[in-house]
Amino acid sequence: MNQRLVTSIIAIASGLIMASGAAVGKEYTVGQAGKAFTQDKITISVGDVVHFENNDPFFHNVFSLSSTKTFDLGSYPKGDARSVTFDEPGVIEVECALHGDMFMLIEVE
Ligand SMILES: [Cu+2]
Repeated sequence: MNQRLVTSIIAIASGLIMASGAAVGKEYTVGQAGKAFTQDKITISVGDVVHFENNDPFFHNVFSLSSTKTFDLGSYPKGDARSVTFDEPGVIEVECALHGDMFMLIEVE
């Protein structure tokens, strides 16, 4: 099979998986508690989703400037969670704009 045909088949297959609503990635939750992320590092796979859940009685902000995945979830209060889908492999540094000591790594395989 030539490369273009293989690429087309993969594109059609992933389209079908998306259309069927099947889960394509695992889901993880990382909390923010005591002005820290509840995990220093997690290792996930491409397509997985991480929910960042604020467990502190004050606001946190979750963002990353990493080239693999740049995002800014904004600031949100206790009980709220916001999610990011990681679609490229690499190591992503995650920080909180409100608390400079908060830091964690997400390794996407
Ligand atoms: Cu914070």
